[in-house]
Parts: sequence; C-alpha cells; structure tokens
Amino acid sequence: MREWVIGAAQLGAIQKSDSREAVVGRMIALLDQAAAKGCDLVVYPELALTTFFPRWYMEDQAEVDTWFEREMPNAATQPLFDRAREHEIAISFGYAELTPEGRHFNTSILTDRQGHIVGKYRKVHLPGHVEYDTERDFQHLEKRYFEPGDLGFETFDNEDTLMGMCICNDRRWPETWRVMGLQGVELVMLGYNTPSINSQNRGEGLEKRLYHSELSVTAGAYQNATWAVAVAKAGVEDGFPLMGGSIIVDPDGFVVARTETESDELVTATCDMDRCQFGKQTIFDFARHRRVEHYGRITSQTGVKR
Ligand code: CDV
Repeated sequence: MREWVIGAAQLGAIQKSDSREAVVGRMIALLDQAAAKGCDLVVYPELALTTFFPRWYMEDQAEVDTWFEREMPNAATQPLFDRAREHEIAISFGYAELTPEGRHFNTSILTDRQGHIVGKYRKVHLPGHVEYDTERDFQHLEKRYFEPGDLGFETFDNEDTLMGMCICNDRRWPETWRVMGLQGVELVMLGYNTPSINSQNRGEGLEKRLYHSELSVTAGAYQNATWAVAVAKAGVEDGFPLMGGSIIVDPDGFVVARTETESDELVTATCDMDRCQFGKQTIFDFARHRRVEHYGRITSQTGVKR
C-alpha cells in the first residue's frame, strides 16, 4: 500500500491514579474516530499507557516495575489490538518494557493492519539524570529507569511502505533521522512527553518549546525526504504540564496536520509514500551527494573537542 490515511492520536493527560484499562478505553475511542475518517494507521504517544512516571523519584524497584509491561499485548492492551484488527488499522504506541531478562526499555511497537507486531524500537537518546536533582524544578529520571535502546534505528516493511520509529528526545538528533534515511525510510513515527516548562530554565516559554519540536521534525522529514508523524501526550499530568503540538509532516518538511488542544485529539492526513521519491532521487540522493570521508567524527567522537 503506497497511500496511507494516517491519524496522529494525541492523548491528553494521564494521572498517576488512572488505570491502564481506562487509558486503553481512550485509545480505542480515538481508534474508532480514526476508523470513521478512513485511517489505515494510527500513531499514539510515548509511554502511552501511563502517566509520565520518570518525573517521580523512586528507590523501590518493585514500585518502579509497576509502570512497566512484561508482555505486549497483555490483558490491558489486548482490546486495543482487537479493535485495531477489526478496523484493519495498523497502530504504533509507546510503553515501558520490562523484558524476561529484567531489562528496562522505553519502547515503541508497530503493528500491521491485522494486529501483528511487525516492528519494535527502544529509545536510544534518554534525556535527564539518574539521581535526585535538587537544582531542577521537577525531575526527569529516564536515565534512572531505562537503559539505552539496543535495537538501533531499524526500518520495517509494512505493506510495501518502509516505516521507522524513534521516541521523543530522539527527534532532536539528526543522527536518528539520517540512520533511517540511509535505509530509505518513508515514514517516521514518534511519540513524545515534553514538559511545557524547561525544568532547568523556567523563563523558556512554551512557544520556544513547540518551535524546537516542530523544527526538529520538519527538518528531519525534509532532509531525509520522508513523511513524519509526531504525537504528544499533553495536558496537566499530576500537576505538571506537558505540551501538545502533534503534527503530520510531508517529505518537503511542511506540516499538513496539527492538533490544537492539549487533550485527546485526532488529526489525520492522506500520505502518498511515492511523494518521498522526488527528494530521494534529487537533492537528497545520498549515493550521489554524501561525502562520508568528512563524516568520521560523527561516529568516532561523542562530545565536543575544540
Ligand atoms: N520524554 C522526553 O524525551 N522528553 C524530552 C524533554 C526532557 C526535553 C524531550 O526531548 O522532549
């Protein structure tokens, strides 16, 4: 399939006390709306099943593990998979993954339109810190609760369209996009939980936060001639505001759909994957124009060396 009607299914706030079942009910309501609009694929946010728990400092690993899923699908999410299969809609969403070996990842999965998982991604760029930070207005403990993803930035053939995923902070890194671009990616899906306030710079306004998110996604899409869908979990969670601004972006880097609220909200766009070809064959024909002899530092060096 080369033309997909894609839904960006933004979720509003999820409180600490909200059950997985309640959240899945909201996701199914958005899925039903998507079906009514003819969607073939629906993308949900990062850590879609729970509140953004890395804002909470926890020392008891048993308590931490309550936020994680040991299998996917599981009893709570099976109804979402079932409804997606009924509607013949592929889905992608994020969750906290606890593997049988006891490893913790910030994960996204992708299904085909029959409800089979056909792709998995584990977040590579984990922001934040490991220990309680008294200097911040609020905590961001992803580095405490997750290990960096071990699957790289794979792409997946889903009914003749090459799809890839990344998660939240990954969108700000050009390397994320280029590694998928080098595989010929045609659609990048990502979810995010981005606080409306910078915990280390209160003065930074929401406008700048939204701009940086959009700038990252539109640039990534344009520079790799790919469609992109970026979906927020938004609203005030446990007293902490998360920004909205979910977007669908075309391979020229233009925003073709954008949410307007900080609540559960679906926006859709018809996305013709063949529109990726012009950019991939001309200005971003990597085989003809890249100069890898000058890119060594990208992989041999991590921090800045003046
Ligand atoms: N969940 C995230 O990865 N959030 C980061 C915040 C901490 C800046 C983001 O890049 O949006």
